[in-house]
Amino acid sequence: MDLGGLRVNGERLRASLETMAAFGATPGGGVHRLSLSDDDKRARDLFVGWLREIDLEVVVDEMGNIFGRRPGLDESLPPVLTGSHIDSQPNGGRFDGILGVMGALEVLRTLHDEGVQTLRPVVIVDWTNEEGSRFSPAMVSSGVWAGKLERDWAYSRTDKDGRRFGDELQRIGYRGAVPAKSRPFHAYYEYHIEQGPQLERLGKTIGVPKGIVCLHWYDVHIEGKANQVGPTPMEGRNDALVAAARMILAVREQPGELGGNMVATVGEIHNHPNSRNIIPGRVDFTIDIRSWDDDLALEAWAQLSRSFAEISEEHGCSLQLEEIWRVQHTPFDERLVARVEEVASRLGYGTHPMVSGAGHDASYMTMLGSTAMIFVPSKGGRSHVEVEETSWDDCAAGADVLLQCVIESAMEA
Ligand code: HGY
Ligand code: MN
Ligand code: MN
Repeated sequence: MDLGGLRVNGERLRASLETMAAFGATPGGGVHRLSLSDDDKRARDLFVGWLREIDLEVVVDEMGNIFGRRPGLDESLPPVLTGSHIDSQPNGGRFDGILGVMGALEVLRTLHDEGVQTLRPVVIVDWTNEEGSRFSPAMVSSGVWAGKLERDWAYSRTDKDGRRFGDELQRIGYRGAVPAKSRPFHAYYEYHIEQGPQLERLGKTIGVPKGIVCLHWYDVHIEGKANQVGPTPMEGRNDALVAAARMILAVREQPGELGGNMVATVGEIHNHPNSRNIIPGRVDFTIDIRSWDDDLALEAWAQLSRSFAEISEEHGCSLQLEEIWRVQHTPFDERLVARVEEVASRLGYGTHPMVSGAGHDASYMTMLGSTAMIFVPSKGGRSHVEVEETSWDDCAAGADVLLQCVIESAMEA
């Protein structure tokens, strides 16, 4: 059999993606499928059913990570892993994460249909809670599997309604008994949308990231003094929201001041008591800093911390800064990156070398073993929004590259 000539079934891939998009579908054409929600459960249940349809051995570990294993001729050899995540952002897109899981499923369906016997086992994975928007931080379950985060700490993380990660995992029936502990793997491929504008601008089909930037997450808590807006003079107010506003502008200005390829964002803010005729007494907001240069990101945080202390002092507010999560910048395996590039070129696709500005479970996987990613274009460079879109042709193209990379790695002694 000419394994190099094998291609996925693009229509079947599209059908899988469209079926999954129904779980948490939003009126604006996106998905709201938060980690460990009922919609996440329904998508997981269907996914497990699809794995069983092609005779994969299904295992769910204690972090709810779902693995589907296809045996190899030599079961003693470490497997080739491929996958991504099923959970979405609030009012997110129909491709982020799920394309990598459905793309991997399409690869396994193709191997199954064609009766391909690979030397190594091939394992598909859905990582729990990659997004980190309901339960922070992101990539928490691949982080536990990689031994970089503690399971019980992850279980203790709560959403804004105070629900615990561990309880929600139990509630949806995906708190498996198998320890979430890494096992050797030969190669890990993660197929994903680019979530940025480069590939579309350059007219390239396949992005070949050399790695992923560092991600640093912080929470900022400002305590001022709530009061009646009318009788309280402007002079001497302890307005937590005004202090927060000045801090948020500092976050916006910082990457320009420090240079480098850094980005810094305040994405979430809670104002208390949030009433139009009460001076805000407390504000909580988040900060996300990313860079290929970890030291630059750390310097940025040091400078912001100093500025925040000055600003809160000027407004007579108290300040509490919390470091929530840091994952270093992570280069991929150059040999595997070269394979993605070579396969994509062989299949006739234009390629572009890049760095991933988005975090992925591949950040942790590359700390353990040979890892690479495959990107396809995001229309308008948009992602984490309902209008997130990738053409069906590009979805199939990326899956074909994934298929060939998985086969090559799975045939390696
Ligand atoms: O934050 C990220 O880049 C990813 O979506 N978790
Ligand atoms: Mn993702
Ligand atoms: Mn995402």
